[in-house]
Amino acid sequence: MKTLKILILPGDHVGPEIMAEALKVLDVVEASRPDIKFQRDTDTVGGCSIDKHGKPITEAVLEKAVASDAVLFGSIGGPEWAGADPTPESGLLQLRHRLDAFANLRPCEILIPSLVDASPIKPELVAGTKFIVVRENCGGAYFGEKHEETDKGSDLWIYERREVDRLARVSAAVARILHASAPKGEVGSKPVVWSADKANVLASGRLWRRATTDIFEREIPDVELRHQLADSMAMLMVKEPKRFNHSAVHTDNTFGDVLSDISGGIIGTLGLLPSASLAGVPGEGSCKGIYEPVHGSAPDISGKGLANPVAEILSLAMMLRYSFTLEKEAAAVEQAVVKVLDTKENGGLEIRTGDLGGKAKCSEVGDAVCEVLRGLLKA
Ligand code: NAD
Ligand code: IPM
Ligand code: K
Ligand code: MN
Repeated sequence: MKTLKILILPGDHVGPEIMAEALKVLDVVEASRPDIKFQRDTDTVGGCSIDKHGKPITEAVLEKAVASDAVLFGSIGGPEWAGADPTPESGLLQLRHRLDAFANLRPCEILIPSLVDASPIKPELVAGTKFIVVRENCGGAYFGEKHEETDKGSDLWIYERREVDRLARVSAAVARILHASAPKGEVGSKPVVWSADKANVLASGRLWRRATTDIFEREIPDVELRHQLADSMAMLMVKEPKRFNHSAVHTDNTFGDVLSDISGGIIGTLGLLPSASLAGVPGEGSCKGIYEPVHGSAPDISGKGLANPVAEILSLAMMLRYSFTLEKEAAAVEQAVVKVLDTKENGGLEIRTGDLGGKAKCSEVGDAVCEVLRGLLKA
């Protein structure tokens, strides 16, 4: 029997609601694999940890995270902790830093043709969109030295070459995976990485561009590198999302935060977007990671069963894939989600939450995914 240790951190507001659904899905996976035990430990982070312990994450939780094979995370924050010092959000940043989970993979994908209706972009422009933002997760303005006074605030936006280098290896690996699975007619002969920076303004941006260019020349000749300024990248993503299809968007912490929420805008909801924050290179064996939706704690809809659990469930699938190398199970979870969301005329169940124009409750989506998944894993 193989035991895999998972630290479960549901967090605040919709965090516990969507986590409950993901854990049902985990139960189904476990029931299908008598040789595997998911050993779960649940704890607090964010606002609920401030309430309980006076800080957004305790040393004990950080140590548990280090001792786990993976962390499944919900979302944190909310208006009741406005002005808290430290903030609930800083608990998540400490966690990313402690695990050195430097590579944040945030896929942007129209999962099925019938979901183009959720996007505000014209169907012919958005149908078939698929790229992955690879966001640097442990450096930049988020972690540089801070100064805060009543009338002044500063964040040191600093990168070192080694931080850009290690992310570039991940971006290249992601680009190779996307290229290999893309329809032949939709890609050129080489995988593509788009690097987004502000080399025209920021010294850290010029370092980013130099380091990225150098390591691709030196180590990654099989992948094509394209540079784009981050502001125009944001515009192009909305205007012409498929320009980036089947490629990895290699970018820094702050730009990656914004570009991945733009991904939510392209799709039409944040409720579908998962993420993996990895401490290693995907495809090179299992690595530790933090798995969480791109979205936040959605206080505007919490407590009503309205949240879409799909982003959390797809984050769980990423955990199965990258931390546990359970590719078959990961793919089955994704397939079950597609079946639940898809229209009846396409053979789906069309069970969707309000953000996708449906009427289903959070738990109804979770239950439906479990039911379909049971069938898929039995087959
Ligand atoms: P948000 O991502 O929580 O919500 C933005 C919008 O998307 C809201 O209208 C919300 O209702 C909707 N939405 C989000 N998740 C959804 C889901 N699963 N289903 C349906 N609709 C969904 O962003 P915000 O409102 O700017 O931030 C709220 C709090 O969350 C803040 O405290 C912020 O700091 C925090 N936050 C936390 C994380 C995290 O835990 N990783 C990420 C982003 C924001
Ligand atoms: C995200 C969030 C976090 C970030 C916050 C809550 C610290 O917005 O995961 O995208 O800025 O990274
Ligand atoms: K989250
Ligand atoms: Mn964000």
